[in-house]
Amino acid sequence: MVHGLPALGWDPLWDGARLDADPSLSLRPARVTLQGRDAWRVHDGDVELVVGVRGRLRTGSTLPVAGDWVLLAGSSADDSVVESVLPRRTALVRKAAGNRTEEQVVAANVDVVLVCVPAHSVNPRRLEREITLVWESGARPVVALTKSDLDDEPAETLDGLRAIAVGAEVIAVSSYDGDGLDDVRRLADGGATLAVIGPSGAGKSTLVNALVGEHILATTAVRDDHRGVHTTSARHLVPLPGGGLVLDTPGMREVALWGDEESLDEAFGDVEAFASDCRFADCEHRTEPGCAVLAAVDAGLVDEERLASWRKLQRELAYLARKQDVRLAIEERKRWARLSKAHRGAIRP
Ligand SMILES: Nc1nc2c(ncn2[C@@H]2O[C@H](COP(=O)(O)OP(=O)(O)OP(=O)(O)O)[C@@H](O)[C@H]2O)c(=O)[nH]1
Ligand SMILES: [Mg+2]
Ligand SMILES: [Zn+2]
Repeated sequence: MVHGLPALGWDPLWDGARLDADPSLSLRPARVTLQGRDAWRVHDGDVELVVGVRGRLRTGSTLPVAGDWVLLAGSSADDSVVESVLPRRTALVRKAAGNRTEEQVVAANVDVVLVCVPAHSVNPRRLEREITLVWESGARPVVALTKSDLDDEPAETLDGLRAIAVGAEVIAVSSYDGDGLDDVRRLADGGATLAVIGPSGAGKSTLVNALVGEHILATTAVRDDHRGVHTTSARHLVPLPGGGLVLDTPGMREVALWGDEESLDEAFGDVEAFASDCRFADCEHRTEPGCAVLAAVDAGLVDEERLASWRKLQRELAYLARKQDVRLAIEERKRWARLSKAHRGAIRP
């Protein structure tokens, strides 16, 4: 179905990036379609093949992820190996699950992220986190009310979502009756890459199957308590019949932020707009006199819960920044310990 690199999202700007990484043009470009633990599935515009990566790429965030453009060495499918990863234009990054203070790149070079909110369980606070994550990635967020066929008052729900996802387009989609599918296809116009995120059971894989027109991804019914069962376990990039590509992702259990406060300003642009009128530049919008945000809450212009959520996410990012500082300090200490040990070894035969 895919013919040539442009069908995979390659454009002239990538030619420049390729030339920088490989001036002699001895390596060939390919796009990562599926990321495994030790193997990667890539498409070179001609065929899809399974490849390994050079050992030096196996550290931290340089490991290729779905959506990455890589350069392959080797001429045949059997001896191809990823030699380098081209610099990412966008990267969807979250904090790794659990207590680790590490980033996890979920997907690369995505142009639009469709944030799915299932009609059977709309969770505004989760949506705020997801939108913040998308702004941070450099991609454009679009919110999809999925399973809209289950909603008796979709127009009302959409209004509610618009108030939370300020600045993002909001659409209603049903894979069952086909509602909104064209709106989603339009997002991939011009060969763009679309990623689909959202809670487990939101209907992400069903939507991707509907877009592709084939049942290529597994889906599972949600449990009675409306919680998904985490059917999808890998990130899979698939080309769409009408051009463009779509990346299905597993439902995230926790949406842990990774980023700085600037992405919050974008996600909470409505609250931020009032903050510029506060009397004090460092106003924390708690009890300060002349606080324009609190005045806006009083006037019913800003939802009190939304203000609370904004504060909470700010605290979370500040906490993350402190934890990162501690982690860096520990690593630096370890590095010095290693260096001085090596040094002692060198002078003491
Ligand atoms: N009513 C209705 N049900 C849907 C729709 N789309 C999907 N479903 C159902 O919702 C359930 C979950 O769908 P999936 O596509 O597996 O959900 P998912 O978001 O991929 O879930 P994970 O892979 O676990 O993250 C399945 O039973 C689907 O049949 C829809 O548009 N309307
Ligand atoms: Mg799925
Ligand atoms: Zn204030």
